[in-house]
Amino acid sequence: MREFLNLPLDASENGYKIDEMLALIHWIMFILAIGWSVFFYYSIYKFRKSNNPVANYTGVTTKTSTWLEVALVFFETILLTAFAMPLWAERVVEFPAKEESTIVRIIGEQFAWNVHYPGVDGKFGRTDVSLISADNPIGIDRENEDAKDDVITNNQLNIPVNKPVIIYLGSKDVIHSLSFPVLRAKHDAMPGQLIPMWFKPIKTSLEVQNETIQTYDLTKLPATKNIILPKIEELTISAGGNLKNYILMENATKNGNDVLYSGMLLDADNVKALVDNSISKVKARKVNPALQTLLTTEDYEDATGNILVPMGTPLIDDFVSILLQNNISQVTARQKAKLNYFIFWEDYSSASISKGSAVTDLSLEQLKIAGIKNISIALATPIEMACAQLCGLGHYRMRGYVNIQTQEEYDIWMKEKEAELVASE
Ligand SMILES: [Cu+2]
Repeated sequence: MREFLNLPLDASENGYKIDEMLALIHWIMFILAIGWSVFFYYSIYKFRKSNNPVANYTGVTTKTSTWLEVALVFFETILLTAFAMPLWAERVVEFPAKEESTIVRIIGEQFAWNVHYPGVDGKFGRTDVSLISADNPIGIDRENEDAKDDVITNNQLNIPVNKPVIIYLGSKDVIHSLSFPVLRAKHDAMPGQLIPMWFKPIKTSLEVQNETIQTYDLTKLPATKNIILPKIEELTISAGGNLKNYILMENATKNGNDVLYSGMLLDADNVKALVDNSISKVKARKVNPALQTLLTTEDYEDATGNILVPMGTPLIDDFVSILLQNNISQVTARQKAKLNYFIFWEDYSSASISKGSAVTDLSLEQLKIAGIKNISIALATPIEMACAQLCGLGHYRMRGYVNIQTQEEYDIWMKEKEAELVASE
């Protein structure tokens, strides 16, 4: 069942309990669905019209259904009180001791997470709404004694491994929901409240990253195809004409003045502008939105050998126009590889790629040219925090990185941050 659910990796001490609960719920729901379906079809068959020509006005007379319902209520009470409530209580009532935990505040806003560390004194400094500005997202009062050593980061949470983390969660604007999928922890953030949540990471980010290492077979990249670009056409402009799928390939001028520029779409307004200026002929080409999902797999040069469009460039309108203006009517291209969340996990010196660099379509093409077949890749940021609430149009941007470090690494990081604070004073 857990494989079937395709759950994310798990780096927390309590994670497996959540997973077991999820699996259990799915099994129970599966059995219920089968049971109810059987009952449904049995009822349809038993109470079919041909067998029951006249409606029965008395209804059920036995007590069986009443007892069944009582039994069900009993069963559900046990489920709630014996399983669900203790698990819930363990998460939200029994908190680890503060002295043994890493304590941070996380304040959500549209669209970022601000992380506030109390610093070496362990005390959160005063914050004030009136002090909030672009440089001071949580409005910390640096004049306050407790605030002097407070470290604040944006979309970045560093925590030591094997130590509980208590987060006091708040929000500046709307309701958010802080979710750590790989740590199996999630809580809503309410404006005006600081709500505690906790978890205990038992693996470092590097250990989790090691679990994401995989071999990618470059022959499985989307196939390279020959793409014929749209032809430049000479269009005759007439009033009311529908040319909305065309894009201009050169400026439309009247008496030496530009009326429209190359690259503009010939929508109704622009066609009207041409008609009003009695321009009857323009050079244009068809827009093909499908091209935008493709990228070049070769370099394209102008007549003097300068690279116009390098390998790995998406075929967006501007680049298509540049190619056509340089008499290139055909290119080789392929779909994007969709490996942007990965980094290389090995050096490939023959393609000048070093371990840790981002996997891009350009680098994949370079590897292919270098004759490499299989590459080793891993997730760039295996542990993330994200907003699980549709809190606005930029909601998808509201994600940050969680770096679980060894205690030594964490102490070094914290010292660096403290040093930055002293330096900025
Ligand atoms: Cu949000």
